[in-house]
Amino acid sequence: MQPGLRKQLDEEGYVILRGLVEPQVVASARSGIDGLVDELAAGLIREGEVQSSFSEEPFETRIYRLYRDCMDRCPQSFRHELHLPGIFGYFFHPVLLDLVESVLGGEIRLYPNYTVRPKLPDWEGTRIWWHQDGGYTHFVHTDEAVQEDDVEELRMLNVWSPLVPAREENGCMQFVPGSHKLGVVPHVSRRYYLEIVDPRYTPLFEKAVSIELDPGDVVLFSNLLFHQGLPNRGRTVRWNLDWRYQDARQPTLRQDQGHIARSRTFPERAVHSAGEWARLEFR
Ligand SMILES: O=C(O)CCC(=O)C(=O)O
Repeated sequence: MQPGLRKQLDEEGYVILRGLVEPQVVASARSGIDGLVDELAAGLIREGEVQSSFSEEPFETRIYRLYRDCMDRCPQSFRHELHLPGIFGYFFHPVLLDLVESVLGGEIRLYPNYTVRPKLPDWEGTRIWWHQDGGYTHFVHTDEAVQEDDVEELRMLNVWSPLVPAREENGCMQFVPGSHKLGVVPHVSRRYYLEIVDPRYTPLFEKAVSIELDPGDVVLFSNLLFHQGLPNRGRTVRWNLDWRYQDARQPTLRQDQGHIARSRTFPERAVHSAGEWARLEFR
């Protein structure tokens, strides 16, 4: 990673890489996800929830049209379903992995937290409160033996990339620059997500910056950076992928072990093709 970008990552806790992902990779992911929406549509038709699969609707509106009258049934995220050939190009993008290697070293795990989110308009389940991803590892996924120090020692890089333009109006992310230096802070459980409400930290939210990105853009950020996903006040669905890389020599601190994205020591252990990725399962 260029020294200027590395300095920004270290000091601000994030770095935006514009146009890193090629249009054909974006298109393949969108088409793979459209296949998932086809399956959901078939299920809703079988159950009599909708009369049509709305296959003519654009990617940006179809899932909203399908679930408009039963929003709380719409998946908030896809995870286990992401072992699709069309997703491989994102998680195993060679230029992205080169950048990640320059930060984490040559043993890289795709952390067992990779997600596609359809952020539907006007629905409270789409609001992701201020949190740290490390907060989830500490407060949700760990047993009591895992300490804050363990989470803080995780060598991780988080990645977020939109499949449609992400703006404040349709629920882009916001970051508090530099907040990754505070360590793991307390979170409370809300109906859908965790939230940082401790008054020692909430004044920092005034320093928030909006991370507005286009398809193909990628933001890399620290596992400890304070961030939130704004609500979608637009009329179309804000689709994105988010995933994480970890130094594979460390434990995940979760039950799941993820997949090897790159290994300089044991190259044969890494996932090498879209076909291989599609045969594997979430773990
Ligand atoms: O997509 C969003 O709105 C927020 C996602 C998020 O919090 C994350 O990727 O860690």
